Amino acid sequence: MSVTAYRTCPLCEATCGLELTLDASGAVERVRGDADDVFSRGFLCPKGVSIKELHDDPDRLRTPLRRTADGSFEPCTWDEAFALVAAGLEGVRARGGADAVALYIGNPSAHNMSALLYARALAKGLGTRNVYSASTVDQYPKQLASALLFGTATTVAVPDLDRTDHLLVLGANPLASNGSLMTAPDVRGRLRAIQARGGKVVVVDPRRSRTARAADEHVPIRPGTDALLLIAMVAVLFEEELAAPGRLEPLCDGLGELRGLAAPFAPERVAAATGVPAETIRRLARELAAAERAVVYGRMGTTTQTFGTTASWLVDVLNVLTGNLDREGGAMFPLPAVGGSNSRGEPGRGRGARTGRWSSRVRGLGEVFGELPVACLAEEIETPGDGQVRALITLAGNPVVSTPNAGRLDGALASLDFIVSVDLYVTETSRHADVILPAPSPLERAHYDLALYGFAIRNVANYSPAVLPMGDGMQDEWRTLLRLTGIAVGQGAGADVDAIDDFVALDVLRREAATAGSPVHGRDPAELLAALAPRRGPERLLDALLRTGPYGEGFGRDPDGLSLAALEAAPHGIDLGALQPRLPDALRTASGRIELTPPALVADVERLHAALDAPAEDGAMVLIGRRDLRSNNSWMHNLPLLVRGPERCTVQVHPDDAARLGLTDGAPARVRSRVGAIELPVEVDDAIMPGVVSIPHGWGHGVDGVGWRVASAHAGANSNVLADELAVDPVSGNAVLNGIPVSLAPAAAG
Ligand SMILES: Nc1nc2c(c(=O)[nH]1)N[C@H]1C(S)=C(S)[C@@H](COP(=O)(O)OP(=O)(O)OC[C@H]3O[C@@H](n4cnc5c(=O)[nH]c(N)nc54)[C@H](O)[C@@H]3O)O[C@H]1N2
Ligand SMILES: Nc1nc2c(c(=O)[nH]1)N[C@H]1C(S)=C(S)[C@@H](COP(=O)(O)OP(=O)(O)OC[C@H]3O[C@@H](n4cnc5c(=O)[nH]c(N)nc54)[C@H](O)[C@@H]3O)O[C@H]1N2
Ligand code: SF4
Ligand SMILES: [Mo]
Repeated sequence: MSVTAYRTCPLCEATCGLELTLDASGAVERVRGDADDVFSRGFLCPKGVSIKELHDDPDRLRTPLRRTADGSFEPCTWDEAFALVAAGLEGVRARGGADAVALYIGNPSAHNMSALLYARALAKGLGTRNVYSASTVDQYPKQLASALLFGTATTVAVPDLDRTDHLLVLGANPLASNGSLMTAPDVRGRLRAIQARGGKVVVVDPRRSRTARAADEHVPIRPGTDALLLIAMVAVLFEEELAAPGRLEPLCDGLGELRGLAAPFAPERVAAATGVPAETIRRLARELAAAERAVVYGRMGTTTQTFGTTASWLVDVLNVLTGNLDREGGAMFPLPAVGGSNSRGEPGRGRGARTGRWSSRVRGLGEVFGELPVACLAEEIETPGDGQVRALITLAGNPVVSTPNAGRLDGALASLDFIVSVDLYVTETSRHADVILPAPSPLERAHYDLALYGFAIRNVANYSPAVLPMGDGMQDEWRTLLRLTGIAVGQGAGADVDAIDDFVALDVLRREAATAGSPVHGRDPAELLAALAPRRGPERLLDALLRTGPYGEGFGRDPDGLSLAALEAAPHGIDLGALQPRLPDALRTASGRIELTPPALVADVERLHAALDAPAEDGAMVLIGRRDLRSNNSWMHNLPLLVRGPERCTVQVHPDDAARLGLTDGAPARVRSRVGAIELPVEVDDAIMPGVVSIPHGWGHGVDGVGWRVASAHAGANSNVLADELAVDPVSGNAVLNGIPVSLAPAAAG
C-alpha cells in the first residue's frame, strides 16, 4: 500500500509543492508537482524530482565523522563528535579569543527552519566578529540598497509578475534559476502570461540566456555596466519630463538631487561603455514610462558585480520614478505571515540601515548586517596577529567552491587549527574538517519558508511536516545547532539542549510581549510559552511567530487567524492573496520617508564617472557565470538524474573571439585571471557577446578527499579559482563574480 505526502521543495527559491508517493517500507516511489498547491499548482523542475535521489544517495552522511591520524574520516557517535568540537573550539578561543572562531553560513540554510531559527543563537553565542555567509557572494548589494532606501534588509520590492504589463529584467535568468528575490513557481508560465495579455518582457544580459530567448527583446550589455545603463535611463526620464512618481512623490526624499546626479549620464555618453546603443537606452526608458504597469527587476548579474549596490539602487529609483513602486503590477512589498521586518512595531518609521559597525581586521572592509564579506575570509585566516581566525564552523556551505580565490581559501582552510562542518556530504570544504556533523535529508525534516515568503510574488503560507522518520543515528539539525551553541556559551559538550531551546523560545516571546502593536503586547511570556506546549524546537518558534504575525490568531485574539495548527490542516498551503500596497507603513527609515539619495550611494556615483573615462582595452576578455536548470550551486552534482547528458562545465566563447584566440569547439582552453587558472572545454556559441566568456560556478569536484563519487566523475573545474578576492563592490563588500578580467588560450589536449 502506498502513501501520499506533500512537501514544499527546499531546493531553490520557488517553493514548489511536491507530491511524494511512498511505498509501505517508506521508500519514495514517485515525485510529482502537487497540483493542488495554492502557489505552484503542480509545477516542478528536475531538481524537485531529484529529491528522491538526494534522500537515497549512498554518499550522503548518516553518522558524524571524525578525522583520523592518517587524515581520513571515520564514523563516531554524536557524543564523541561534540566532545571533539568542544575541545577544538575551546582551545582556539583560549588562545585567540572569540574572534579566532569564524562562522560561515551557506545558501541551503535559507531553505531550512533549523538554520533560520537557530543559527543566530549560535553566532551570538560565539560572540565573534568573523561571521561570513553566502550572502556576500550573492544578494547583499540588493538588500543593502533596499535597507538604505526603505529601512530594512528584507524590505525588498519584488516584481508583481502576475499583474504587470512590462517587465525589464537585468542580470537574472529565472528560466534556469527559477527566480531569486522573487519567489515565484513557474516563472516561464508567468512570463508567457505577461505576453499573452499584450505585455512585454525585456532582458538585459551579456548572454542570450533561456530567459532572454523567451523574452520579446534581448539587450546585450557589457558586464558590470548596468549602473551606467540605469542612470542613463534615469537621466532620460528627467530630461524628457517622464519622471512621475505619482502617489509616492510626497514620501520621497532626494528627487531633485537625483535629477542632478543623473544629468551627466546621457545615453549618448554611456553607449560605448555599456555596449548598448543610445537610441535603445532612450527607448527602454520611454517604454518603461509609457507602460500602464511596469517593473524593473535585477538579480545576480546586477548584484555580484563591481557596481552591485549602486545598480540595485538604480533599479528601484526607476521603479519609483515611473510610479511603479508599491503599486499593482509594479515592484511591491510582500507581507509574509512570519518574519517580516517591516510589519512589527511602529508603522512607517524605524532605525534605518546601520552598517560598518566594525571592519575586517586585514582589509578594513565594513560589516554589513552583522557579517563581514566572505572575500576577506582567506586573508583573515592567513594573516597573523590579534584576532586571527584559527577555527571555522561551516553550516550548509561550501566556500571552497563558492567564494572568490577558491585556491587561496582551500590552502587557508588546510592551515586552520580546527574546523567543524554541518553538512550532508564530505565536500571540497568539509573534507578539511576535523569533525563533520551530518544534517538530515530534506525528507526527514519539517519545512516552512521563513525567509523566502518574504520575497514571494503572492502572500502565501505553507508548512510541511517531515515526510519520513529520522534515519537511525541521525539527529535534528536544530539540536546540533543548539549543542554547538551550548559549547559556544561555555556550557560544554553536554549542555542541556532543551533548556537552551526553552530559553530561545522564551526570549522570542519576551520580545514580542514588549513590542507595541503586537497582539501579545503586555502579556506574560511564560504563559504564552505554556500555550505552545507540547511543541518545541523550530515548530514551537514557528507557531509563536505565526500566531503573533500579521495574519496570526494572536494567542486567542482572533480564532480565524493563522497558527501552526491551521497550516497543518492545509497541506497544500494557504493563499493569503495578491500583494497589496504597503507604503508608507512598511518604511523603517529613520526619516519615515523613502531615502532616494542615501549618501553612500550618491558617493559611489563618482566611480560611475570614472568608469566612463576608462574604456576597456581592445581584445580584453571578461568572465561571467551561468546557471543551469539541472544544477544547484555546488552540491547537486552527485545525483545521477541531474548530471546526465553532455558536460555542462564548459567555457562559452563567441565565434569571433574563438577564431581570434585560436580556440576550437570541444577542445580544452586554459583560462587565466590575476589569481588562478583552470582548464575546461570550449563551447563556441554566438549566444554570448564578443569580449565575454561564461563558466558556470559550483564545479571542480575532482579534488582529493571529497565523498562525492558521482560528482567526482563529472568533476568540471572550479570557476572561483579565477574570481579575484580583491575585487569587491566597495559599498557592500560583495564579491565581483561577474566581469572578471581573464585571458584564454588553447590548452594541450588530454
Ligand atoms: N562564480 C560564482 N560563484 C558563486 C555564484 C555565482 O553565480 N558565480 N553564486 C553564489 C551564490 S548566489 C551562492 S548562494 C553561493 C552558494 O554558496 P554556498 O552556500 O557556500 O555553497 P552551496 O554550493 O550552496 O553549498 C551548500 C552546502 O550545504 C550542504 N547542505 C545542503 N542542504 C543542507 C542542509 O539542510 N543542512 C546542512 N547543514 N547542509 C546542507 C550541501 O551539501 C553543500 O555542501 O555560491 C556563490 N558563488
Ligand atoms: N538551476 C539553478 N537554480 C538556481 C541556482 C543554481 O545554481 N542552479 N542557484 C540559486 C541561487 S543561490 C541564486 S542566488 C539564484 C540566482 O538567480 P539568477 O540571478 O536568476 O541566476 P543567474 O543564472 O546567475 O543569472 C544571472 C544572469 O546575469 C547575467 N549577467 C552576468 N553578468 C552580468 C552583468 O554585468 N549585467 C547583466 N545585466 N547581466 C549579467 C548572466 O549571463 C545570467 O544570465 O538562482 C537560484 N536557483
Ligand atoms: S523550481 Fe525550485 S522549488 Fe520548484 S521543484 Fe524545482 S528546485 Fe524545487
Ligand atoms: Mo544564491
